[in-house]
Order: sequence, then C-alpha cells, then structure tokens
Amino acid sequence: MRKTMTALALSLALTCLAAASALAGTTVTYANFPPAKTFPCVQMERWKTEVEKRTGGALDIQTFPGSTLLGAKNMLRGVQTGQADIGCISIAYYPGVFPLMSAVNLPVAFTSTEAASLTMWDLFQKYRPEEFKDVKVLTMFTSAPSQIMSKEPVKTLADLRGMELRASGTILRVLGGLGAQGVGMPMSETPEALQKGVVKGLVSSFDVLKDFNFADICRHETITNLPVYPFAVIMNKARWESLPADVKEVLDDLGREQAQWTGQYLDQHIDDSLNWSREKYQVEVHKLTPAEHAELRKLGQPLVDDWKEECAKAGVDADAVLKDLLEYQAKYESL
Ligand code: 3IO
Repeated sequence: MRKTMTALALSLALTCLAAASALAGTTVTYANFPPAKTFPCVQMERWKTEVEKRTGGALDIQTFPGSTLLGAKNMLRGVQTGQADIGCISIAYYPGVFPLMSAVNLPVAFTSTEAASLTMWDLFQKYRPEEFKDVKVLTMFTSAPSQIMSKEPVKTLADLRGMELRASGTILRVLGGLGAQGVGMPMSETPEALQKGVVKGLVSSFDVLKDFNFADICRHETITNLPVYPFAVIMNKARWESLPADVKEVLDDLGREQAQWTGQYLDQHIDDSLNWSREKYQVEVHKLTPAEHAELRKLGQPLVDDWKEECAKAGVDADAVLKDLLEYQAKYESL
C-alpha cells in the first residue's frame, strides 16, 4: 500500500513538472552590450514583458545586459552563429556593413528620437535591405540627437581643437572637420576611456549623463544636435524560422510599436537626465551661435557624399533612400 502511494505521488509530481515546463514555453536568449540601466536595455525589458504577456508565456525571454553574453563588436556575428538568439546592435559600430540603414546616421538634424526611430522603421520596411538578409529584424530605434559632453568647456567650436572625444560612425568625420580628435569605440568601452583620460569627453545623447553617471566626469555639455545613432534588434534566422506562426505574428506586430515606445521613452529620459545632472553636479550647458550651427551643417555635407559613394558600391540607390528618409522625417516631426 505504502509503495503504491509513493509511486502515485512520484508520478503526480512528474506530471506536474512536465506540465510546468510545457507552460513555461520556449526560452530564447537576448544579448545586449551596455549596462542594464541604459535605454537599449530598458527597451529590451519592455519588449520581454510585452512578448511574454502577448504570447501567453509561449515564449520566455532570458535577457543578458552589460555584455554578459555578447559584447558590442561580436554581437552581429554572435547572433548569426546562434551564440545568442537575439541581439541589439549599434549600426555605427559596423562601418560598411549596413550601407542603406546608415542613412539614419546622416546629419539630417532629427529633432526627436521618436521621429528618428519611426523614420528608421519605415525606411527598413520600404527597402527590406539585403544587408540584413542573414537575420530577422525585430525592431529598430535610434539614440537622441548627439551632443558634446566634456571635462573642459566647449563654449565655441574653436574650443574643440585637439580635444579627444569618443564617438562612432559619421560623427567621427564631423569631429575631424572641426579639428577635434575623434576616437572611435563602442559606448560600453567609454567609461574606462574617460576614467583613464584616453578621451576628454564624448559625443552621444544626454541619457548617458545619468545612466553612466558621466555628468560627474563631464561637467560641460554643449548643444550641437549632431546625428542620432541607429540601432537594430536582430534574431538568428534559423531560430526565427523555428517559431510557431502565432508567435511570429506577435513579434511582427510589436516591431513598429516598440520603435515608437523606445523613441518616446528616450525623448522623456533625455530631459530627466539633464535635469538630474544640473541638480546633482551643477553641470553647465553651453549653446553655440547660429553661425556655428551653420558651420556644423556645412561640415556634414561631405559625409553625405561619402555615404552616397558607399551606397553606389553596394548597389543601393542612395538618392531614393535619402528622399524617402527626409519625407518620413518631415512627416513624423510635424505630428
Ligand atoms: C548609447 C549606446 C549605449 C547605451 C546608451 C546610449 N545612449 C546613446 C547611445 C548611442 C551611442 O553613443 C552609441 O555608441 O551607440
């Protein structure tokens, strides 16, 4: 009798375990390079929550912020080979790899992250560029317009001469034109470079003042409205193909909404971050003259020409892409 009871209890326990694991669904991993507090990871957690809810738990997302699974530079390859199922890439870290979508990194003076992120999403949907053929794109978004954050004040463009500033992508070119010393590296390597004095500041969006505590080391902020950095969230192609149709539909439906959510979050967070930095560290915000802004725009032109050349080599119709980009930008910035 006792034996039968034990066997019964055991089989019941096993049944429960099997049911629980069936309910838990499929687990997919999602790698990200910057720390958990930063906006690419905040959007990752929001995406995880929405996906788990909307698939009724059929998909279980295991997130890895802070380069714990893949770093900034091996993210693309790591997703292609399946070291992670999903990964977040900053397009500016892969020069020459994404000619079409690099359009979003051009100096077109986006005024909001929401507009830039939706523009990026629409551009991707229209062109479905070859450069992403090996992966599934889940969503896209951008950073906010880029500003200078520095240890020493940059009150005029002349103050930039010889100054080592961390950046990536097209902004490096603009810095060169200004006589500054652009140093290319991913955001995840920037805290150490600032600490060691390898760079004297950086060019990125103001969210990092708070999320990396850069306001402490960079007490001077200069409004430049330089380009945004484009990001893509990509999934391993085979892993994507293995998902059930209803799960794929949930993920596809979330792509544009997620781009917009992230844009709105960051637009709001930029203000929070700057206010926090003013209160906590009394950071100073410097404004340039209209003539200096005109100078910045002029320095952007050769880089558009470079981008067009890169596109021509890759068989991308740059003029058509730029025309659409400006059209989407005008549409979303007027909303
Ligand atoms: C960025 C990248 C990682 C974490 C927070 C961030 N805020 C703005 C950016 C954009 C940027 O500078 C970059 O290198 O992608």
